[in-house]
Amino acid sequence: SSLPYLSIIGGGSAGLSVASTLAENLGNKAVAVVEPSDVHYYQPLWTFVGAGLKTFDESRMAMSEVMPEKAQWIKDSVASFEPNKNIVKLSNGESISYDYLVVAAGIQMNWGKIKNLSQALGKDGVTSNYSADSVVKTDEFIKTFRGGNALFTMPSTPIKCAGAPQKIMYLAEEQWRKAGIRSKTDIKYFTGLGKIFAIDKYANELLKICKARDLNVNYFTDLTEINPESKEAVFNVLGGEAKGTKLTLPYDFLHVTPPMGAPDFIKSSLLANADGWVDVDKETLRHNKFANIYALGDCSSLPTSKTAAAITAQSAVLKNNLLGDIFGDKQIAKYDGYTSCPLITGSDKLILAEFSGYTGQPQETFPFDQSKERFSTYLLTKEVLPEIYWKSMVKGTWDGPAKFRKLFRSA
Ligand code: FAD
Ligand code: UQ1
Repeated sequence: SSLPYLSIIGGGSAGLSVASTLAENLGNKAVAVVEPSDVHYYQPLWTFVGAGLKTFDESRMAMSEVMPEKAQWIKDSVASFEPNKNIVKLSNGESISYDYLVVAAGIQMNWGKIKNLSQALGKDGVTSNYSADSVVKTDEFIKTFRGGNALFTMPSTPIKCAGAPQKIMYLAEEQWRKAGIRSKTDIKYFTGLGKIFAIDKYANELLKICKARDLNVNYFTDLTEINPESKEAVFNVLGGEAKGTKLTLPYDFLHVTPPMGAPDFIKSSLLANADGWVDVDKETLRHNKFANIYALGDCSSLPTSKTAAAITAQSAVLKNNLLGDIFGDKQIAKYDGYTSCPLITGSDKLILAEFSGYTGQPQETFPFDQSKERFSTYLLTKEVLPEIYWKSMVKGTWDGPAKFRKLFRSA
């Protein structure tokens, strides 16, 4: 046929949100998805899994079940890009050529940047919701904790779901309170950044909660090392009066959010900007140098908070603009930086942050103040969003809540 070939790199939340629609428009087997993993994860559920509110199984699906039928699944990883030749090289040494390319390979966890973390993870109270291998350990270690020092960390690098490092603290604190060991427990939160959350409207409410629940918040303190033998965590102090010093603290429970960054194979390619992300226009999602390349999701340079919720808005824009390039419709769509973070603060309440990372302004869907803790938004996140994800988002039919927001605003 005369229709072009399109390759999508990554079959995660971002890749699958565009794959079906593109495969339907380009016809049988004109679209390839390069994805090495047998399993697709709905990672937003991992906060619930870590707190024992959902099972790990509910967060996973065989890749073969979510891969669109009309797309060709290439079960390998991309090793390098040759954008001047319209070729990607696979790990098995083969090359595939494309007319159009969509890069959706996610963000890389840099576990190795914290000394001893790889060996310590999943043992003796050290855990992380950021890995499929350790998320169930979080639940186990919360339930077997008998009091002492509990530490929760957030790095100074960009991460996916910037609220997740603290969500699990609220859920752990609630469980320890209910278990009657709260008075024997000291809970501390360490962030490498200077704020608990980027948007003040939500940060203010979160700080009130931390104060009321005796959760000690520390800024500009970045975890660098774990000593599993002595059960100590070592932090670099990045700001304030103690700037430049180290802080060593004993722990009995330690939830780590690892430093993250652009995937190495992207960083070392011609596709990358100075920070290693795929260098795309923040409105059109098209590559700034290579006109036949697009990117979305966590691996992209889009200057907003990296979430699945953000992808719901990005995917519609990308599909519109890429199909416009191919079929000649020049009605350009623009991404406005929409993102969201459902901040679970207990097993029956949640603050639903929704905002534009471009303007820093809230962009709430519902006609009530979403910065207040609510049961309704908790239920939405726990029961409704997973349904929307599996039934609609991975099939390319969920464009996010923008149309509901407009409906409620005009009512
Ligand atoms: P991913 O979904 O991670 O997919 C990337 C895919 O690329 C993977 O399948 C991977 O195998 C593949 N890949 C990697 N390297 C290569 C390669 N070299 N070649 C080919 N393929 C490759 N978001 C929310 O909206 N709300 C939440 O409440 C929320 N909570 C979260 C809680 C936790 C604990 C975590 C970990 C994440 C959370 N997120 C949340 C973030 C959300 O999961 C991510 O933003 C989203 O999955 C990003 O989608 P993606 O496709 O860019 O990356
Ligand atoms: C969303 O659409 C989505 O994808 C299914 C998420 O991923 C987990 C989210 O976290 C959020 C908040 C949304 C936004 C949807 C509504 C109805 C506010």
